[in-house]
Amino acid sequence: MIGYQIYVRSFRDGNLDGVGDFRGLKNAVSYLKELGIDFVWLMPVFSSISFHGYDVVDFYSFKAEYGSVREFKEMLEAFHDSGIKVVLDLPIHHTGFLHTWFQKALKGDPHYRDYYVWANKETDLDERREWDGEKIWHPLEDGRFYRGLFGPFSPDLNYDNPQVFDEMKKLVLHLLDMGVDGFRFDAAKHMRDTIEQNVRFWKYFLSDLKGIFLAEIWAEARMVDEHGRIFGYMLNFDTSHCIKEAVWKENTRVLIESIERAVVGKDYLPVNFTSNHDMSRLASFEGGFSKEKIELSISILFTLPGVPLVFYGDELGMKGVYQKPNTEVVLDPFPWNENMCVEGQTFWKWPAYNGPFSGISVEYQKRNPDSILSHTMRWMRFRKENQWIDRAKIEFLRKEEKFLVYRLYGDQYSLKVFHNLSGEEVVFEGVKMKPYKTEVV
Ligand SMILES: [Ca+2]
Repeated sequence: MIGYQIYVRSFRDGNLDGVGDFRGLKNAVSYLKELGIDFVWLMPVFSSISFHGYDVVDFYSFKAEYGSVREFKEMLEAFHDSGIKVVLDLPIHHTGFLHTWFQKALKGDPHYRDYYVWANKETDLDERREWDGEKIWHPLEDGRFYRGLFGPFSPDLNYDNPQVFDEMKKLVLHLLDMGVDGFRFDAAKHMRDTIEQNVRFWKYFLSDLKGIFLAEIWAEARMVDEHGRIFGYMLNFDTSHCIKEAVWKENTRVLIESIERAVVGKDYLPVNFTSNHDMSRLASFEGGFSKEKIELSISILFTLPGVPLVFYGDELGMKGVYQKPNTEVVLDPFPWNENMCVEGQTFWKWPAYNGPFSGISVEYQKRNPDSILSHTMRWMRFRKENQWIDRAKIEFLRKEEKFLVYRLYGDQYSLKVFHNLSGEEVVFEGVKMKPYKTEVV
């Protein structure tokens, strides 16, 4: 199974306004099918006032510029006709500030007041979030404080209130009923206070639901494992980072340790990825652009057990450096052709890193067998022909500083994978590994 993460606004336009939308996505199905994608993860598509959409104001309508419910359904159908599943990003840890529930709560409606989390006398109003020290409690003019772990525009929902739980369950059932194939649950580790409570929450929430459920649990191995059992798929931040770190530093150790920690012997499928919207792109990993290293990272991704997931444009080697607070900078329009003026091209912002005529477009790279896109497509084809690797076991045959050999095996199949992380040619067991190349025997 191969996944592909899409920021809809930047992907493909269907009505000549330069903003990506459902109609455009429908027209992009042939490209995704050619890549061999099995499921797409669409970043938030619900009504929201932000560019990223993680602060939803209405879960029952879509961003106006993305399209109508009818267009959404047509898009779903087009994906399904090509055998591609659609997974929606679902940020249900909080709502947007302008969601009617929060607006009613602000006006004193006791029913909706209890949908959110309010400070009481014992609350430490100076409480900070662990990862960057930002404040969690936000003041209102009337002296009350509400909790918003992800900032003042995103008030936290109160999952102590069974009505909130029921609302979200109802939403999920509604979307599945519409034909959606699964969800990527945003901020999934923050629903409850402790790991145990959180795991119990998800177990209860997902019980009797069928689909692809990806969880964003950006945490240490134990926390990931405990949630993995419930979700079945886990975004593997650990290995996804360590592939790049090992390749860029030309040292296999971090990668081997990460595979042992986050891939081997799991009772769920680790979802290994190139990069995502919360970090710099693969092609802009520390130390900057290196075609060989980008390609080697992609080769490693497609020769590991689990599910390979590509962030839109990483197959082209699109660049992008993540920076706060302008996090949209990393979400450049996907370049369909060199002049970026073709029908379907998005252009909602000037590309910060991947401008016209930079030799990066789909059209340009497809013509060149030595391009990053052609390289990625070869590995995607390999993976498509070897779907058993998703659940393969792995045995290390050689752990050298600069090269690595392992065996992937299942009940019926077995392959040897050789990764050369150095700029020198390496020969092992008669297999010649060119600099920064992967060989499969
Ligand atoms: Ca549009």
